[in-house]
Amino acid sequence: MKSVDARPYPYPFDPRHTAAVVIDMQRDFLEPGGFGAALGNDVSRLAAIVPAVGQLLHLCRTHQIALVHTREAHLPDLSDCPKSKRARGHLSPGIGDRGPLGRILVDGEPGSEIVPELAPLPGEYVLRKPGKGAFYGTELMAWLAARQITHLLVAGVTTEVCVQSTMREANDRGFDCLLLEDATQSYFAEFKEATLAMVRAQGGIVGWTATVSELRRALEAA
Ligand code: TIU
Repeated sequence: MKSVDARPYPYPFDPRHTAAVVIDMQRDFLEPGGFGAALGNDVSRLAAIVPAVGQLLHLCRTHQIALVHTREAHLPDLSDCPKSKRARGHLSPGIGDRGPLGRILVDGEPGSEIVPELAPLPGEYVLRKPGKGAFYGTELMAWLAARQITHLLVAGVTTEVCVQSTMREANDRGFDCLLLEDATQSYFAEFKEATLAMVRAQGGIVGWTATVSELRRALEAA
């Protein structure tokens, strides 16, 4: 067993029953011309966490922790995209429309790919998801159960949207989740801080938070 010096109190975990879930580190959210930009956001904030997420990937690969990379992307015929999601925000271009990174939030298009610095390695699980939470409409629960995973290390973008939705889905399914503070980011600084605070409030009502360095210290401790 390992223990991270986390907030609101130490986070004990067994690396053999732990997976890291890296949420939506895609060009559509991190680069100009994708979905994040179509929503009116300054996407440059998100690229700043690429090195920290890279350190998390390296730690997991070194310590044989299972890795899941998610991508928010719809089927090319948009049959898995609710009309409400496509209509929201009256975007032009919106989901499924052609933009500088290809069709926005559509599988197989350049914008839907994970940024090259964080490319999954062969054998790592890459999960396409139609919603904000990674459990909705996916095989994630079955995949984790088959590997007897009980603990999740969560990172990626954006903190209050896909990351928080996924943590709440996981929490209700019985997983103990640790959110990596410096390996997640939002387009809104105050939303990130509020999410970290609400996750760990009330005795860790949704889970724990810690930095990648704190996780490393736990993994490297004898
Ligand atoms: N808009 C926003 O902040 N996020 C998303 O739409 N998706 C994810 O968070 N991945």
